Amino acid sequence: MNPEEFNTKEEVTWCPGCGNHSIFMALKQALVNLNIAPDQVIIAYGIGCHGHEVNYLRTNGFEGLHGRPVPVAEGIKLANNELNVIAVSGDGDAYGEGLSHMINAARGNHNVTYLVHDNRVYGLTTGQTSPTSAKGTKSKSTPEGAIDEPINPMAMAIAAGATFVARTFAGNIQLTTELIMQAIKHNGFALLDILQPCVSFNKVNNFQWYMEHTYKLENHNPADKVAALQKALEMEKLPLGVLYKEEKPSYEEQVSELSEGPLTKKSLEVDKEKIMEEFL
Ligand SMILES: Cc1ncc(C[n+]2csc(CCOP(=O)(O)OP(=O)(O)O)c2C)c(N)n1
Ligand code: SF4
Repeated sequence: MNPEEFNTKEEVTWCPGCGNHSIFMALKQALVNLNIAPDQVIIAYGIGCHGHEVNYLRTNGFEGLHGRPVPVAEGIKLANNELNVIAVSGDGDAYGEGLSHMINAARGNHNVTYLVHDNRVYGLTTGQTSPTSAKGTKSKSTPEGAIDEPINPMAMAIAAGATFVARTFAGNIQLTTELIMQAIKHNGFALLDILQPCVSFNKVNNFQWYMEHTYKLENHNPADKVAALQKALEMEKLPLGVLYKEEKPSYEEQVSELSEGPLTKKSLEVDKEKIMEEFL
């Protein structure tokens, strides 16, 4: 397959210059590189500009409630653990409305790839501050500047027990493709925070800003949790790459019912008499 074969016929309506375009390209390329056909992957989307991807990407897809792509993805993976299951979210969706889902998915090590389009604003609703907005950010919802400190998704995911924690910048399509591939291949909960310019509503964290405030991780041991946390706490320049990685059985591998194959392949026939015996 080639990436174009993953396009639907829908017109892409993201603003010209939006980071969503490059994340979309990287995701398609990653699926092609991994030889994953459209029917072998399902993506649960949150609500926001990122979620419009459900209309543009020709895979199985489910757009649910704001902040809820992770529990949808967990349910799908439990029902059919042969599928590659991805959840796509925005920073508002993931770290605002949906934060507790990420923490619980991480501690359970659910085998879900979590791609967060992090543009530091609520994009679709025209630029209110989000949990990753810098303190002092002025927006329609914070005209005098945000009082809250921004959340640290990398440190939070590591502390919650996520077994793959990485960050990339949408402007670097090659790195983003590579990290999406690694996240999909990882057996367990994989968070990839994708720094993404929102050209319409975030005039500070633009392409240039990210070029100046990020660097690619080198000589870092992702198996070292303390070193990973130290990297996650770096704020002046944000490290890009795999901060933390650990091999551990996934949630689904520990569910005994799934050892014989996916639930979707099980017969729906039930032995009613055997079930009734339990009540006698
Ligand atoms: C529970 C709930 N709260 C608020 C909304 C309104 N709403 C829809 S999209 C959105 C912003 C999404 O922002 P983000 O998740 O950062 O995604 P982006 O649009 O930036 O990709 C909001 C607040 C909603 N649909 N449901
Ligand atoms: S509003 Fe921002 S995030 Fe949404 S499509 Fe436009 S540039 Fe992208």
